[in-house]
Amino acid sequence: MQQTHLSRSRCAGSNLSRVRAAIVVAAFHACSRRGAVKVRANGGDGGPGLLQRLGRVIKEKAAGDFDRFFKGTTKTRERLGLVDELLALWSLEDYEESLEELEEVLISADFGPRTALKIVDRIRDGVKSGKVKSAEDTRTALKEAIVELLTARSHSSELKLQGRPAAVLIVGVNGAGKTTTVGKLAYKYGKEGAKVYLIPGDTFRAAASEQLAEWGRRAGATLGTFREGARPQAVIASNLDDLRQRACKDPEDVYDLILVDTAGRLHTAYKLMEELQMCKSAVGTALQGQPDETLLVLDGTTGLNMLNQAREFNDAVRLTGLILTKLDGTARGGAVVSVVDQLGLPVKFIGVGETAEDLQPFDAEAFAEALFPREVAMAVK
Ligand SMILES: Nc1nc2c(ncn2[C@@H]2O[C@H](COP(=O)(O)OP(=O)(O)OP(=O)(O)O)[C@@H](O)[C@H]2O)c(=O)[nH]1
Ligand SMILES: [Mg+2]
Repeated sequence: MQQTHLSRSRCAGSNLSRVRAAIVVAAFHACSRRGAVKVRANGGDGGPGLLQRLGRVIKEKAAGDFDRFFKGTTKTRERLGLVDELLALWSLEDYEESLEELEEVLISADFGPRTALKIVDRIRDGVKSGKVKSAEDTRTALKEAIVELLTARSHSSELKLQGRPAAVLIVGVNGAGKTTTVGKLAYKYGKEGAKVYLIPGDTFRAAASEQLAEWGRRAGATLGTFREGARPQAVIASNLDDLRQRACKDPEDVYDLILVDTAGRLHTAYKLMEELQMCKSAVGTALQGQPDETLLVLDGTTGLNMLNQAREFNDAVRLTGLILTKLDGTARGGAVVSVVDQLGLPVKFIGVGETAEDLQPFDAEAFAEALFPREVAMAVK
């Protein structure tokens, strides 16, 4: 099905050229498959491919980073400080009143009305069933509700990288942290032995490619060809075409992971969102069924506007996950819960600083813990 679409788009002419295009595509995938077998053989265990194993390795918990992340959610915690006051006054007789106030506090901490209502409804169910009796039970139920919402559609923060090469498209509004995240991902996967290729899909400014080149150097990744002012979809297509040709000449010359950076764009700018769709199609045309992941980078300090961004990007390019950046800053944690709950998209990674090491897998429990730390809970008890 995809091959037919691909053939058609490549050769708007004769049947003969259509057949030729199909042969080229088949050759590319045959080359890639040969490469994939080699990586598995290198692994020596006959188990899953390199990238799947890497996904698991990368899921390790970076305990040291938790402190910075914890600091980053201060702003949300400050607003949620009211929860402590509420819980200090908690009494089972007036629980309805307390829950109403709790709902208001959650809304003021960026959870959004729908998500706040959901959380409070769950606690109310707990009270009615007799599970929630004390202030401490309420706090536990609150955290559990948040973790449940964050993991309802996906418990895994692993990237699902099936192809070889696997491709990840990074999208988002201006300044969200896309290029930095591409660099951090390249560094992370490169460190684990993956061969990484970066496509400079932000063709608006030469500086964008220079920034990516610098990240490429740090991460030991290869930077693809950049053409300032060119249409990004064309740059993506020509880079992937180069890779295909190289793989056909030398089956060893196959990358494990291709990271595609894109220009920042306003989620409300129709033309730019259309361009992004074409970028995604360019990847899908060259690598059947890909990108493996289309990730939206969200600035964690944005607040509820995050939800509008995520909605528009999801409508345009069907996202597979989120990456939250700047959680070392003054992050607005509540909004994250709202986005995950309402769009059903998992958070894959969080950015906790500006260096290559400052990317960690998202951990819903750690996130809830950072919002409602245990030490405060002890004080309320
Ligand atoms: N503190 C902190 N700063 C970050 C993080 N991620 C990115 N930044 C900073 O945010 C700024 C913007 O990052 P970029 O990666 O250039 O953002 P971008 O989305 O590529 O920007 P455009 O391409 O212009 O749309 C830079 O100063 C980064 O160093 C993070 O997790 N924490
Ligand atoms: Mg950028």
